[in-house]
Amino acid sequence: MVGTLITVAPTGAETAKADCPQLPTTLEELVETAIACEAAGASLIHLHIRDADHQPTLDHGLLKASVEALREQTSLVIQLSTGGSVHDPLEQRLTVLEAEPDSCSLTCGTTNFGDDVFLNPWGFMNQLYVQAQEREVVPEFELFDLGHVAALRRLIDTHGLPYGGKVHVDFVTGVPGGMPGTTAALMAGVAALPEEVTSWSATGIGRTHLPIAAAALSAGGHLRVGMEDNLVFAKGQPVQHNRELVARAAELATVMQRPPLSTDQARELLGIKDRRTR
Ligand code: KMH
Ligand code: ZN
Repeated sequence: MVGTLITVAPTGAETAKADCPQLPTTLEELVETAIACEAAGASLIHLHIRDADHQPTLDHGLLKASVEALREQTSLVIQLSTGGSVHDPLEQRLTVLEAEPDSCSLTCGTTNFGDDVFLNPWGFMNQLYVQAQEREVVPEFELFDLGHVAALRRLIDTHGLPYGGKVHVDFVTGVPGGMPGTTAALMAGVAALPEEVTSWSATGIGRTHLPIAAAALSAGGHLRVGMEDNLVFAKGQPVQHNRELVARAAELATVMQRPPLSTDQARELLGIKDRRTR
């Protein structure tokens, strides 16, 4: 497939609404964001949700309502974060699958995460892998470090292929504590990928956002952009809306002769079960 999968990660769990009022945190804002980003070229949304106080939450009712609203109003592939925030207990992170997303993130190892630790023990990864297989949810393997690539090899050897038979990974680079957001680090990760991997994307945190997007495109990778990862569009110019980051990614991809994939093409690429309601 010659096009580009563009994932939007609009919110994340780290940025406070008070510090960034344009961060989409309410369901209404998320739906508006999702519609705008789909129109701009995104085909997958990586979703973290917030409660009424704009705090990160894994509340089942809110997750379910978000999945349903996005499914009714967009055709996007809906991926729920199972990473949550660094403060979420592992048991609760497993319950995310009960909201019946199309896809879920699955981070392939513990990583230092700024001043915190993002915990992903081997046992948790295995439980999440198997439960996603059972629920016919396609995992996206989040790789923050080279060791995570080796852990993915071990997961596939232990449990076979994920639901859908495809293996899609996303390199999350530039996290303080993980692999740097450099072309060299990204290419080292790509070179180490298991042969079962059918597609990969990359994102760079903060100022590594744009260089990593360019590196990924030039190497045949796909793109993840969004305010979860980057709040600055250009020097002195804060991101006002996730649509801006998606539109720029779509433009870059089109210039590179790899225009954005449709949501149908994204489902095919990733082996997603079609749960669309519209
Ligand atoms: N918020 C980070 C601690 C994921 O969504 O799976 C974890 C994260 C990864 O964002
Ligand atoms: Zn996330």
